[in-house]
Amino acid sequence: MSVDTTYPDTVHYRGLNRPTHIEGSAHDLHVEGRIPPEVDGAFFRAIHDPAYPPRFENDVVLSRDGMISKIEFKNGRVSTGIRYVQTDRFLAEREAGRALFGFYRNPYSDDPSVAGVSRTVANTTPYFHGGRLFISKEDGLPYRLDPEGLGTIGKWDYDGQLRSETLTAHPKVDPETGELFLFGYEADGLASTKVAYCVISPNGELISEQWFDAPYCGMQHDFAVTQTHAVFLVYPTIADLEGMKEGGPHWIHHQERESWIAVMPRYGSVEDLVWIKGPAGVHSFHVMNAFNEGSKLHVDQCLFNTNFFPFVMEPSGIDMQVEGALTRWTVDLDDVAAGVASEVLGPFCEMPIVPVADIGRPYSRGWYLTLDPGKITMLANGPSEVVFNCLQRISFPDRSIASFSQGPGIGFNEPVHIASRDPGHGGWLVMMIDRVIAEDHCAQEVWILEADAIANGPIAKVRMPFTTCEQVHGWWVPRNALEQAIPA
Ligand code: V55
Ligand code: FE
Repeated sequence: MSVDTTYPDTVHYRGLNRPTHIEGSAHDLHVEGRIPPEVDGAFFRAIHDPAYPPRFENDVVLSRDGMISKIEFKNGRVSTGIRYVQTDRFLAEREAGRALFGFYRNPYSDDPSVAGVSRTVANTTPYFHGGRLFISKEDGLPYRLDPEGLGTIGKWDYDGQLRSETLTAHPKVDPETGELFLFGYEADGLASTKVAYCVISPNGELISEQWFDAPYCGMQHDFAVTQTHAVFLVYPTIADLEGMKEGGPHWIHHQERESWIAVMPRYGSVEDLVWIKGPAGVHSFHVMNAFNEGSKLHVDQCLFNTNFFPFVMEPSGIDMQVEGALTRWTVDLDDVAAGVASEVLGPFCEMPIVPVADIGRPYSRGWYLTLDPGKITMLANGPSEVVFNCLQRISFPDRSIASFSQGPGIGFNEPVHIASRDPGHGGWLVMMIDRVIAEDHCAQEVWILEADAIANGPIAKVRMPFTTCEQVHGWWVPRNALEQAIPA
């Protein structure tokens, strides 16, 4: 039986989104420059690369099958590997030799033969906790992976103890306690307002799972955990159950509806959740960091005036200029009636990161991607047709911004930060670069930069032997953690 391998000619399948189906490994890659001794471990990246053409021409990047990519550094030697996550969905489609699942997060569009089979594609964030590697997407359970060979071990539900059907792709590990904080929205099914809030012990046991209702079923892509509080962010990109039944999209953005921020003591009870109304119409995918300052709680996020995904804006009837800024939301826990104070910290940005030791704490700097309009490259990647070409570092409290941009012809992906052993040194960023080498074709390189001197450019480059599809998020696992990984 022949297999259809023609993909729709849309942004979702062109450029860096052109499917590769590649699985493989390569060793002792070509390195230029010096790899710092602390860059010893594995850079895991989530990739989306559809194994089969979509059931519907107008499906979107978020539905594409997850792959796990690894770039491993050991004694200055570099190797790489990539494999599909063997999700229930991937295995069902591989067996059939065609797509069986329909639109992004719309089970009504599936082939009836896969009713009840998990739809998640595990394509958003790899993370390592309690000696185990996972890869996650917010519409389902994470899958556990073998960090060595990248094989899939299976769906992870904390030994059957987890009740939530979903877990976030933005888990938070407390750098001092080693605990993992998670939440899942649509926790008991499609378009549900139920949210599960979970605390996992440092060795990976489910300590608590508490459920609450959000004011509406909004997209909750990220959240925040400070040293004292858990913070939930609800934006008016709202699940449309009736529309889904008619073959429509999961999400409709409601420009006129309010956003919400909810706070509770992080070891407290969901009964203590305090809901505070935020501005109408806004949307954010990603939190850079959050922290306490006296009675105040700050949440720094990449905030936009709408949900910028074109495939959300269009069915929502929204036709406005997308604007965004790195924005600090502040609530005063002693005066929640005062609402949310909003302050611009920096430019339009995405893919924010901070040193892992600073997560949930007052911090001195963070990094994010943005655009240098003078060096633009138009190339399909993710949901967009322009690649990020500028890395910036914002420092606090002065809020000065350093920039490093490249192009045309070069795109940046979300870096990871690796601390130095020298407390006087700010560590390194490791970042995948997409370099256009011919029309609609790229080569890839990994660049290592000094985290506090990004403007100097890379101190080392690793040439990748093959090109993967677009990266989503990444995660750094240092050597000692890799060595302590629990065998499957
Ligand atoms: C995002 C990515 C997703 C998703 C929902 O970047 C939101 C935001 C790669 O999958 O399912
Ligand atoms: Fe994300």
